[in-house]
Amino acid sequence: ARGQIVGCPFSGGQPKLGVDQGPIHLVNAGLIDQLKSLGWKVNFDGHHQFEEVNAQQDPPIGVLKNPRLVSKVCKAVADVVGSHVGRGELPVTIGGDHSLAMGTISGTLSHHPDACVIWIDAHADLNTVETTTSGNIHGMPVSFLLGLNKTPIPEYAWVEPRLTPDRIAYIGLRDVDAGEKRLLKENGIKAFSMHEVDKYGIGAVVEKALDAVNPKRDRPIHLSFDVDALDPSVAPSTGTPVRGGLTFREGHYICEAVHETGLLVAFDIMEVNPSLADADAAKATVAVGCSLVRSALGETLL
Ligand code: DIR
Ligand code: MN
Ligand code: MN
Ligand code: MN
Repeated sequence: ARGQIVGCPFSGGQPKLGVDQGPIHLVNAGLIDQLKSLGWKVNFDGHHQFEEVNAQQDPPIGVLKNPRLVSKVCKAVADVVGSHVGRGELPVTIGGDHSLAMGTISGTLSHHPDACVIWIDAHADLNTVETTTSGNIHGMPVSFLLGLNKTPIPEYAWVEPRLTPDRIAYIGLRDVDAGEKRLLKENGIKAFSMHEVDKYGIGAVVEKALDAVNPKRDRPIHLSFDVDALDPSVAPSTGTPVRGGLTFREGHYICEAVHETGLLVAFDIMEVNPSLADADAAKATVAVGCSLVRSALGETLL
């Protein structure tokens, strides 16, 4: 099988510097050789060089920060991911902040309009133009993919709202804004917070999530993994850590179980920020990022 590393050194969807270094650290930690050892033919043509958008030419639109930059970058990522998915190559997009998933999932849906999304995160990233209080677009990509924004923004007109609420499920949530809670309910989106992980166990939760978005197990799966879904003791180097997260094994189990479906067509690992926390913590976070990717691509314990 063939895979493509899509390195996205991008931080414009949130305010903390350093998350753009995440992909560089993941590649330098040996990710590509690790995936080759699993039997994948892996291609990597270097990290993406994104077009510069001058900050002066990118004032907020409403409260949205860096709106033109985020849009341009995500459009470029959508085209790249879409072209790989179209060739039957598995794109592994390494971020960078999670606004990038607006691009990666748009790319997947351009070739598999029936694909479903499993979103692993402490946060729902579902804020709309109307509900966001931070204006950070990494807290918003899902609302664009679902077409939930009531105020059209011309800069984002390229995002086709091809995702439907019955084709996305969340696992790991524990820091969801009031407006996002309302949107989850109104749209009947399946969300397994840490409460459900505690109650049912990770095995049952993954099964329930797949049953919800992929009842016949015939839809291609896009797995988007925000490393802050993991407990901060496991993945400390990330911009918005929230205590009470997934254990090391719970995170890996999700990736293993999705791999076992044989339906994975695209994978994202996002929000690794090696500049936050000390060097040992950064190293551990990068290592766990690499091992999550390996699990999603078929590494087994036996
Ligand atoms: C918050 C935080 N819900 C926001 N979101 C984060 O800014 O919209 N997403 N941290 O990863
Ligand atoms: Mn194509
Ligand atoms: Mn998050
Ligand atoms: Mn996220």
